[in-house]
Amino acid sequence: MSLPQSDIGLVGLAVMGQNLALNIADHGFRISVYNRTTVTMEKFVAAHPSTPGGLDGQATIEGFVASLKRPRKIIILVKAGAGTDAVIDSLVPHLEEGDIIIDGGNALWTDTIRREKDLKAKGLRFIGSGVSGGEEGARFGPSLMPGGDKAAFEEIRPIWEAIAAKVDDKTGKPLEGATPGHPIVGGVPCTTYIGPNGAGHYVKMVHNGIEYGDMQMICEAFALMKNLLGMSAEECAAVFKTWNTGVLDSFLIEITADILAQKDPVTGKAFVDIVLDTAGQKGTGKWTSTNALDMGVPAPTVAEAVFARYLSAVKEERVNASKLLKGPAVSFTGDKQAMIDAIHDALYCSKICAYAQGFQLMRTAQVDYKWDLPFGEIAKIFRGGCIIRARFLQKITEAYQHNHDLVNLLLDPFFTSELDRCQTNWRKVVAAAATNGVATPTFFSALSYFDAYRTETLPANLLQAQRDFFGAHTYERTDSPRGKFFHLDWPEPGRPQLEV
Ligand code: 2AM
Repeated sequence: MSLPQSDIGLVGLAVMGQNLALNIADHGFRISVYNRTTVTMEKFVAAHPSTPGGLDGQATIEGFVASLKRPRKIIILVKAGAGTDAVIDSLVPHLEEGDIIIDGGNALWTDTIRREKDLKAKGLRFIGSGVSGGEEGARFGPSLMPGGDKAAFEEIRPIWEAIAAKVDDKTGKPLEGATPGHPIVGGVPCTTYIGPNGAGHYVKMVHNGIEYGDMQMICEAFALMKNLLGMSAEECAAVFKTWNTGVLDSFLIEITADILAQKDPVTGKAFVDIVLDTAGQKGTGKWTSTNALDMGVPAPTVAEAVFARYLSAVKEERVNASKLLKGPAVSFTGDKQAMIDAIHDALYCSKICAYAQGFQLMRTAQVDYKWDLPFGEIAKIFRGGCIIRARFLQKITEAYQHNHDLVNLLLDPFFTSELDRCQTNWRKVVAAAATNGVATPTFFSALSYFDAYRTETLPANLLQAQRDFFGAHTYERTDSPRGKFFHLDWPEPGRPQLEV
């Protein structure tokens, strides 16, 4: 008797792959699994003998492909890059026209565009789906950002909607409490069709860039509480816990409160104080920043967050510099609670700017790549499952519901008024950080972005004149229509023409 065929297959049984497979099986879908190293697959299947949908472990690619219902749907969850291409190459000879490959890794969106095109030429359909939420998200509900062939997505939509995180549509709050074998029932799934070819992976990349910003900003708030206000990790934890009940309510603020309250099991000290201050990264923040530079989109705050990680990584250099480079003595004499409230507002305003920059990137990319990105829906699917899930995203959804063509999030009436309400505190914090020498690069960057963006006349007039002076790069005039270029016949250096 032959076994029933599986609804879907998955290649790559590292933690993310295992958890996503279990999530799919928990929703009653039968799933075939394959891994390059067979013993990993065997152990995994043996450890989960009775899932609602059933796991079918396959030791060969041939057997794996043969075990799937047609059109076959195969998720690849391997290390992004060469690994993904290797798995695709091994699958293709066994597939048939109309079969669907879904890459759930953190692929570079241009790779996804290339793969979609190559596979289309072979009659195969390709979906590049962002999967956010880490191991926990993959297991009990990630935020899923699928891009690629629309008809192919319609075929995987029931599975994608079933396994995605769920939120309460009225409050926007994630529905929690799933356990193995007992997934969340009901709620609005955190997935939507993002757009053709690489759109899903592009949005996932920008999500990660925003995540870099969010994390760095929280760290800067912590640095100010610690170094300016002299607060202990435990005291900071209590502040973050309170913040998590207001406009900053989010997964990252919540885990920050937990992390700061955590004691080191070895020494009993605050755990954060025994963690070495050098940050790692996997590259998606860098991709976001590089892409911003390539497209000419101002996203300085996201880039600053990446640079902050680089600066943290040169630990030995910093230790040496800390002995040689003097800064001001830290002195804080004002109202401590008022400064804590101001730090809250600085974090909030900076966060608004980072999100504004992220959405600007998507807005520009969609023109370059001929996508029509659903911004409101994108903010919606970020509300649950993913690392940047936050109450605040509901407001971004509303902003794009009011105006799909919103030029910049800062110009939405809600965000305009929030920035107006909180900017005095933001400035107070940045000024205090500067005066006391506490490095808060994303707070500074976001404030400069905000101030530059709201400035009618920037000193770029002088810059353009400089360019015209030394390179005859021409300039536009304030008293002439845009697009008309002039060049001044500059006098010799040192001899400006004082009279005309
Ligand atoms: P492995 O267990 O055989 O190493 C994360 O690295 C996952 O991707 C693992 O399941 C790993 O398989 C798989 N993987 C990495 N590179 C691969 C490749 N070139 N071909 C197939 N699977 C790969």
